[in-house]
Amino acid sequence: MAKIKVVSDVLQANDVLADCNQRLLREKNIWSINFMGSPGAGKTTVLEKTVKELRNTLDIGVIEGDIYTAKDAERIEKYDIPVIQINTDGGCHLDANMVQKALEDFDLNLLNLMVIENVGNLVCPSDFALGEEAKVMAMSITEGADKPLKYPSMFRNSEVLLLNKMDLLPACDFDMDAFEEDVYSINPGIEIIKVSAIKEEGLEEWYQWLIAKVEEVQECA
Ligand SMILES: Nc1nc2c(ncn2[C@@H]2O[C@H](COP(=O)(O)OP(=O)(O)O)[C@@H](O)[C@H]2O)c(=O)[nH]1
Ligand SMILES: [Mg+2]
Repeated sequence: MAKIKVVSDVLQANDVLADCNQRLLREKNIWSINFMGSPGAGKTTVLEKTVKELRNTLDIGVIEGDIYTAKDAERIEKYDIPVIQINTDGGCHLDANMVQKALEDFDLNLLNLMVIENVGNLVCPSDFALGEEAKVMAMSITEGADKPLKYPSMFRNSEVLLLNKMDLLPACDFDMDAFEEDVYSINPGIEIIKVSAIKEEGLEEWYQWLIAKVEEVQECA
C-alpha cells in the first residue's frame, strides 16, 4: 500500500513540472514531441533523417535522453542544430525535471519544434509526461508483431507509430495483419506510418505530419 502511494506521489510531482515545461514551450510557440521506443528501434536514425530533411523548413531543437554516453547527441550535432544530451545515470526514462533543466540551455526564441528522444525502453517512458504536446513511438519490424499486446502502454499513449525497418520485412516472420489489428484494438486513433529510416522510404508522411503540427501552432500565435 505504502509503495503505491509513493509511486502516485512521484507521478503527481512529475505532472506539475511537466505542466510548467508545457506552459513554457507554448509561450514560445514551440510544438514538442516525446519520442519513445525500444533500444535500437531506430529513433535516432529517424531523427537524423528528419533533421536533415526539415532543418531548412522548421527550427528544430533536440533533447537526447540516454542512460550513459552522448552518442546520440553527437549524431544529431552533425546537422548543426541545437541539441542537449541528458544522461539519466541508470534511470530507465526521462522525467519532467530533467527536461526542465535541459530547456534552460536552449535559446527557445529561435525554435518552433522540440523533439525529445527518450531513453530506449518500451515500458517506462510512456508513464512520465515531460511537457510534450504528443507522444510518438518507433518500433522496428525485428522486435516482433506480438509486442503491442505485451507492452500496451506506449501503443495506447502514442499519436503516431513509426513502424521502422520495413526493408527487413522479407527476412522476418512478421504478421502485419495481426500487428495492425492488435495496435488498433489498443488505440483506434493511432496513425501507423511504415518506414525504412535507413533507406529513407515512407518518411514523407511523417514529415508532413510534423510540418502540419508546427504550422498549426504558428497560425494560432
Ligand atoms: N535495416 C535497417 N536498419 C535500421 C533502420 N533504422 C535504423 N537502423 C539500424 O538500427 C540500429 C539502431 O538504430 P538507432 O537509430 O540507433 O536506434 P535507437 O536506439 O532507437 O535510437 C542502427 O544500427 C541503425 O543503423 C532501418 O530502417 N532499417
Ligand atoms: Mg537513440
